[in-house]
Amino acid sequence: MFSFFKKGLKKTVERIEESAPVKREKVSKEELEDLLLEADVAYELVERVIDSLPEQVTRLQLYNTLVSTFTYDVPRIEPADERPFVELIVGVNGAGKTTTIAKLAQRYKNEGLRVLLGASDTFRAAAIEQLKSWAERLDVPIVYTKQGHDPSAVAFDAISSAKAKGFERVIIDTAGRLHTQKNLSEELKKIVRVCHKAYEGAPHRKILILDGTQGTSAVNQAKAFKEMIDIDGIIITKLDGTAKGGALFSIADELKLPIYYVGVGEKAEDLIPFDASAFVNTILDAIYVEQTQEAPHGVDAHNLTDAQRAKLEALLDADGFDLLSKHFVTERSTGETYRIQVNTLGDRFEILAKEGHVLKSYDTRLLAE
Ligand SMILES: Nc1nc2c(ncn2[C@@H]2O[C@H](COP(=O)(O)OP(=O)(O)O)[C@@H](O)[C@H]2O)c(=O)[nH]1
Ligand SMILES: [Mg+2]
Repeated sequence: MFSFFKKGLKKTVERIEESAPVKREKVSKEELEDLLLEADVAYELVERVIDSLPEQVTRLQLYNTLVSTFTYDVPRIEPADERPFVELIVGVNGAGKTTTIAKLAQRYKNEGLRVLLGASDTFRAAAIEQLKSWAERLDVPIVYTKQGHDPSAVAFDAISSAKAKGFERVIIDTAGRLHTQKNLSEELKKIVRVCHKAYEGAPHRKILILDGTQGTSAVNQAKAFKEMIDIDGIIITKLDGTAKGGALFSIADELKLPIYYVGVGEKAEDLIPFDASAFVNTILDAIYVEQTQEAPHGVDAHNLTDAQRAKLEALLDADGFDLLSKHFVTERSTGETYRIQVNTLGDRFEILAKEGHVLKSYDTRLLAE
């Protein structure tokens, strides 16, 4: 897993290493600011991160702050037992939609699932041909039509066909640009409606493809698509081709959408599940010496083991709180819900009052096994 991220983040890591050739145990705030900006983390986010840290920052302190950028309470849709589970792929031209569809198809095929593709980018003939040639190479069936024909009809036929054959997955390509933004918006909405007509609940996952080489400017694009249709998550492509890997922090921070995968090359196998911890550690490896200790007392507050979580629940229970999810607790006597979070140093869990002050806190050492 780790080495996959190394490959994808090679250029970003090189950029950081050029700016700070010597790895250390502590790095000053000023220097960190430069390094994060260098990696294309957006300015506001860099300021926020820096503000929360001491003058000299250790690896663990930075890890905790950065990893929390990817922690937000949104539903993450995982492929379910739907037959078929339908995914709609959207994004601007050239973002990597068609290539990513091929990569997803390859993944599902490897898992022994039957996949069918729908070529609903009917705007350009080349787009249909491109998906057809991937379908041939991967040996998966495809539903397509002539250029200019109704993309919704293709989606309908693809889903109907997969349903009739008992296929597990349908992936639908779409056009990234039409004559106007309004046309695109209406077309995407229509495809969504028609998918639902073909199979209630479809499309089950609407994925936005963002071009990683565009850095933080991809955020505005994403917002435009979010306004057109409800996006369920994103895949960021071409991470291998950019030194702007830090943009992922800003993308996550601004959009608060699950990042399902990242693309790290042009081949069908160059798609890896996004793992926030591995991603952050790969970037930290460029700045800091190897982590000597996993976390204080072996407790990684962001990734508790089952036993550690049980201990936390027992502590909360004793104080009259129930753990609702990773980020929320309910106070039993009042029924109030509060946020629970890991502090910057990663050594305490804090229950926050609505006004933001700390109601209760627990030392992570108490969870050590
Ligand atoms: N290096 C690299 N190139 C990619 C990646 N994903 C897509 N591409 C390339 O980006 C270009 C546009 O991709 P395409 O799938 O046609 O984009 P679409 O217009 O959104 O369908 C193609 O040349 C792809 O090979 C990736 O993860 N890494
Ligand atoms: Mg395409």
